[in-house]
Amino acid sequence: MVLYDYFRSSAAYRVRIALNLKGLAATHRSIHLRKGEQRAAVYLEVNPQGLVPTLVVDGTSLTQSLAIIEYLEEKHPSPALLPKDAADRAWVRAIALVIACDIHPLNNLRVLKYLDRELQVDEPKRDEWYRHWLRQGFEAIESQLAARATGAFCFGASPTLADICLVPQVANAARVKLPMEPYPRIRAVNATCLALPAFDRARPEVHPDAE
Ligand SMILES: N[C@@H](CCC(=O)N[C@@H](CS)C(=O)NCC(=O)O)C(=O)O
Repeated sequence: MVLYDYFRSSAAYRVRIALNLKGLAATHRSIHLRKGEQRAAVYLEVNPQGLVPTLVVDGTSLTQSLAIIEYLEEKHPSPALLPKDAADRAWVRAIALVIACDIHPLNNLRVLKYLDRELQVDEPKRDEWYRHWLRQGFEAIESQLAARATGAFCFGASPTLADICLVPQVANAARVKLPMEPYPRIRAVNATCLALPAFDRARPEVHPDAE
């Protein structure tokens, strides 16, 4: 397998965690987002959206981090990243989707660049935009965890897709200095996860391309 990623991409960070949890190895190929390598013709052949991550398996390109993780889950079911019960699975996926569909797309590099270049929104206002959507999402997740979480992770006693999405989003929140005091449950889950080697080894700071 070949993983096209970028150290600071939180979507790629999700896939790095999932690969580590499953004990799977992938050759790493760097796509430098700040240098615009995601829009190079050669990469668009691999991923027509011009986004990372892409996981190439036996010559087939898999795109979209959640689709990639669900593929890994189906092909390598152990350890499971989704609970057995259908309602529990829906709950775990819902947490993941708050992040992947409702927070992350609003704060993606191309959106921030559009705010900057097309709409002339300055950096402090862009950071406030970023924090605004993070706050909305984290408030919801904090309430969801309060209502339902029973263990040290988002769900139960082992990491799931929800934790895989949450930890990279908390890393993004730190980059824009979002105060985390209002989210004690998110902070606790984040600390629990980062104590595991699979999460720790996927961090942007220890990525071979970290700057
Ligand atoms: N929904 C996609 C999002 C992928 C995505 O937006 N990746 C970002 C990095 S986290 C990216 O490649 N951004 C490049 C850009 O905005 O130009 C996924 O989950 O894989």
